[in-house]
Amino acid sequence: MVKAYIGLGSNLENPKLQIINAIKAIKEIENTVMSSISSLYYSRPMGPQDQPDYMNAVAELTTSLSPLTLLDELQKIENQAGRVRKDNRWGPRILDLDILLFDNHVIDSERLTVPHYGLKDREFVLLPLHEIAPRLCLPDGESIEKLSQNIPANGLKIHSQLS
Ligand code: A4P
Ligand code: MG
Repeated sequence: MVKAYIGLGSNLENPKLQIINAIKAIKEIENTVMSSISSLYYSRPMGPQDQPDYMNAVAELTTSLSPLTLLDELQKIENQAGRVRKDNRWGPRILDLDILLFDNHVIDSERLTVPHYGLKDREFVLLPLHEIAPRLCLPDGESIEKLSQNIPANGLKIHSQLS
């Protein structure tokens, strides 16, 4: 069993409900336990500004699935939520489930880049991650503690507890 960290994001169709439903669905994934969930955060949109604010959270999973099988399961949940993939980079979405970290693995394949490419630059990822795993280090040795201390909060605020 290894630990994997998942970023959850939504800014369409009742984002809070989307995140709550996604958590329920993730808890149903086989050979996987949700060992921790951050608070739910409000965040300002990164990318185009003519889109609604986001809700974000980070979950810790303990899993024996392979990274690609976990990605398949997460994409099924995105699709079930009604996600339509559009070509607009960083555009609005019903549900986005990203694998942030998978144990200490470094993966650079056609379908998967881990650690997630935006991890170090996104307050809505680093601060919820720090909430549930303050002593975590990235495969390159950088600490979440330090990264989260150095990133501007950009209006990020806790909306509610999820656990
Ligand atoms: N893929 C590669 N690596 C990964 C990974 N680590 N986890 C591949 C998940 N998927 C990964 O994904 C496209 C392909 O990436 C997948 O088929 C998978 O094989 P996608 O979910 O369709 O694309 P995306 O997430 O829309 O990519 P994009 O547009 O780069 O989105 P980002 O970078 O995730 O940003 N503002 C706030 N405040 N909060 C947010 O959550 N999210 C975005 C989306 C923009 N602005 C935001 C937020
Ligand atoms: Mg994604």
